[in-house]
Order: sequence, then structure tokens, then C-alpha cells
Amino acid sequence: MHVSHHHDRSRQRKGRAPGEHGYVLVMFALLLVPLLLFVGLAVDVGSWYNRASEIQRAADAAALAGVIWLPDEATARTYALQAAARNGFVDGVNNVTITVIKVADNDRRLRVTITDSKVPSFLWQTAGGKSINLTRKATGEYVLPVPLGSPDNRMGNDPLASPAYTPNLWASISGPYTDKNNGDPYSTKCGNGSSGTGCSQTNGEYRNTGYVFVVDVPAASVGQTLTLSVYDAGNYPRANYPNVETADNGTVNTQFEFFRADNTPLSLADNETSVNSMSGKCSTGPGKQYIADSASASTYENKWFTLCQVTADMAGQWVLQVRSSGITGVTDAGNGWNQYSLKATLSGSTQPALYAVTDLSLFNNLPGLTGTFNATFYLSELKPSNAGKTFRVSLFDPGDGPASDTASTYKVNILQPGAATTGCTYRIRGASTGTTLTTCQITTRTGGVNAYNGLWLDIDMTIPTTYACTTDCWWKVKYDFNNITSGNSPNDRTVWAARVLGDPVHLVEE
Ligand SMILES: [Ca+2]
Ligand SMILES: [Ca+2]
Ligand SMILES: [Ca+2]
Ligand SMILES: [Ca+2]
Repeated sequence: MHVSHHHDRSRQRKGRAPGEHGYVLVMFALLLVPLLLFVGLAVDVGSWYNRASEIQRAADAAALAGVIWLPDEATARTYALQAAARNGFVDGVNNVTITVIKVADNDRRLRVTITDSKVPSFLWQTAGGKSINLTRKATGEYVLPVPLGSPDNRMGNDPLASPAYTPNLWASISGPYTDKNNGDPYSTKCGNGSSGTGCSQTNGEYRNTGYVFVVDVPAASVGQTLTLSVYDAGNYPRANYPNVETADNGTVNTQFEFFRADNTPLSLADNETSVNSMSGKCSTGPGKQYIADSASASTYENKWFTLCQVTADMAGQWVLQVRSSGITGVTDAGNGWNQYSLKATLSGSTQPALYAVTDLSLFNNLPGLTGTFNATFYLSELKPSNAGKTFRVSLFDPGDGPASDTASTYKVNILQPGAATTGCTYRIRGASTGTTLTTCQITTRTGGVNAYNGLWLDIDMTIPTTYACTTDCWWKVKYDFNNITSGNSPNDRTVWAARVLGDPVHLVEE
């Protein structure tokens, strides 16, 4: 009995009582509703997430495509809407609404908002066919390239001015077969101590687009006569480097081409087109001029040459491109450096600003000076809108001097407007660690050695959050020269580059 009783209980445990089948069914039915809700919710969350990503991508693309057209808000909107359409979103179609507006008080920010007011819901559809509303925003910002080298309507020495204008620098460009270590990292094909058409080392930084200058025509000056002139435009080698001479060297072919302002003032990358070229469109001057090495000295050498005189029919940035290679119909040639100066005038009382953008290729020349002295140059104009950002100044190959000079020391200082000092962190480009200074002063030459020969010196500065300037927003480069002995006056080919860090066109959080 005892055993059978046990047997009965074990059998009872394995089987089910008749009433339990109904209990499972009820429980299953009760659980099915939340289960379906969860499945529905999972499907919805997944599809909403995908849809929100699509909307965000379209808004991002639209903001980036449109912002370069500011401050022309209507055109910015047109291009933003086109970009949104390419990403599948058309304003007013399929319950999609797109708004494109310039951010208040900021000519360089464009905000795009895209709403899909009927994103379907699997879950709610089963419960009555509802949908949800999804909105995503993006704000594109354009960081303007900073003006370089001059706050004035001229760039470089003008020995013919009265009194002579001597900022102790010339604009400069090297021929393509020049050794990069001579100071021009962009126009040279030869690297690391080699030169000539068979140069053994290539320069990965070479570009055939030369250097770019801007002539900024104020809105109030539209209708006036604009004149752009070049001093000593061709290459005429000099025996020595006195300041009234240009220190041209070797052989260089040079082309100057002027381009009109265009409808995308925030982007200079698209100005250099045949449509915008002033070639053949100036009332005086060719607009575009190729000057083979040493050609037509009677026209160019130690003279101002009018590249273009024309009625300024448009405000904004007119662009001069100077190149020594990649010239149509001309085989690349030349080993040397051509120095020149630029001057732009308007017929009214206000003169246009003339400056380099992105980078400035120059030749510093301080003839006849001995002992200890300094020279200060305009570096870059930074408006207060850059407060809090990082300003990067890059100097290529600074610190060369006469080979006979082993006694001197050269130092470079970066100064804020009003000659205020700044801290900085500097390094040779590519070095993993930098050196931080509370007062930015860097030794570039000592014991007859250029510490940065053929190298980029990158200098980062944090622009103070309290940074403010009104009339003078120019940062400067001050060179300190110590113990310069007779016959060893400094002269140095360098390229300066300066920019506020961040992609020119980027998205910002708002
Ligand atoms: Ca443009
Ligand atoms: Ca020249
Ligand atoms: Ca050098
Ligand atoms: Ca140099």
C-alpha cells in the first residue's frame, strides 16, 4: 500500500489534472495581448529609428549644401532643398515639411528642419490606423578662411611709392623644379635637397594651383573703377638682395589671372572658373597674363604692371591666382623664386582690402641691419566670432639665414592685436608631442642651423573666450634677430598658413 500510494503520487506529478489545460489556455490568451504589443512596439521602434536616421541624414546634407550660399538665404534654401530631395525628402510631398532658415544674427549658419508628419505605426495601425510625427534638425556652419599678410590694399614692398613702402616682405612663388627646402612647399615638385627636372626626391605637397589673393570690394564701392597691379611680375634674377630689388633668383615662369567675385561669397574654392575669369574683359590690362622667365623686362622689371582695370560691378572677393606650373600650353619648367608685390585701388575714397587666403608665400628681406633688432609683420585677421576656438599658424621653413652667419639667434613670436602676448603649443608637423609655452616665442635659428629647414612648424593658440577687437583684429608675427653681424642681414623664403580649426563647412549643435 505504502508503495502503491507512492506510485500514485509520482504518476500524479507527471500528468495534468483535467482543469489545468484550461488554465494554460487562459494564461496564454492573457499573455498574447502584451506579447503582441511588445512585438508591435519593437517593430515600431525599429522602423521609427530608421526613419529618424533617414530624416537626419537628409537634414545634414541639406544644411551642408545650402550654407555656402549664405548670406543669400533664398539661394541657400534652393540648394538645401535640392540636397534634401536627393536624399528622398521633398517639401510638401508625402507629408514631409522642410524649413530652411538663416540662423538669426549669424550670416554663416543655416538651419534645416525636416518633419514627416505621418510615420506609420504597426502597433497603432492594428488598434485603429494611427501614425506619429518625426522631426529632425541640422545646422550647417561655414568657417571663413582668415585674411593673411596685409590689412591694407597692398601686399609687399613698393620701392616706387613716395615715401617708399617697405614692410620688408615680397610675395613669392618658386618654379616647379626648385628644392622644396628653399621655402615653397606647394609650388615645388622636388623635395629633400634635390632640384632640377630630374630631381631625385618628390614633394608630396606639390600643387599646380599656385597661390590665391583676394581683393575685397566693399558694397559701397560698386560702380567704381577697380585696378589691380603687379610689381616686378616676371622673374629677373638679381645679383644680391638689397631691399629695393626683389631678390628674384634662378628661372621661373609665372602666370597671373584675375577672377570676378561670384555668388558664393563663403566659398573661394569655386571662383576660379573660365566664366569668372577676367581674361579679355578688362578695360585696361589683359586680366590674365603669362610671363615666361625673364620675358619683357622693359614691361615688368622694377615696374608696376596693370593686370586689370575694370568697373567693379560686384561687391565681395575678387580673386587673383598666381601660378608657376600647370599653365595651359606651357611645359612645366623653372628652378628659382620670383618675387613680386600687389596693389589694388578703387576710384573712390575707400580702398579695398588685399590679402592672401589659406597660405601666403613670401620672402622676408631686412637688408643692411646688424646687431639686435626685430621686425613685425601682419599675420592674420581674427574677428571676435572666433573667440574660444583654436587658431593654428603654420610656418614652413622659417629660420634660414646667410650660410656665413653662425653667430646669430632668430626667434619667432606670435602676438595678439595690440601686441598682447599669447600662449601656444608648437611642434614640428607630424611630431606626436608639442611644447607648451605661456608666452609664445620659438627659437628657429641658432648656431647657423635652421631648426625647421624644409619642415612645417605648427603653432596652436586658444583664442580667449573673452577675445574682443574692434578696429584692429590683426594678429602679428614678430621676428627677433639677435647678434646679426655685418654682411649677414636676414633674408628668408617662408610660407605662412593660418586657419581657425574645423572643416570650412561643418555641422554644429544648437
Ligand atoms: Ca565663391
Ligand atoms: Ca619678380
Ligand atoms: Ca630652408
Ligand atoms: Ca626659409
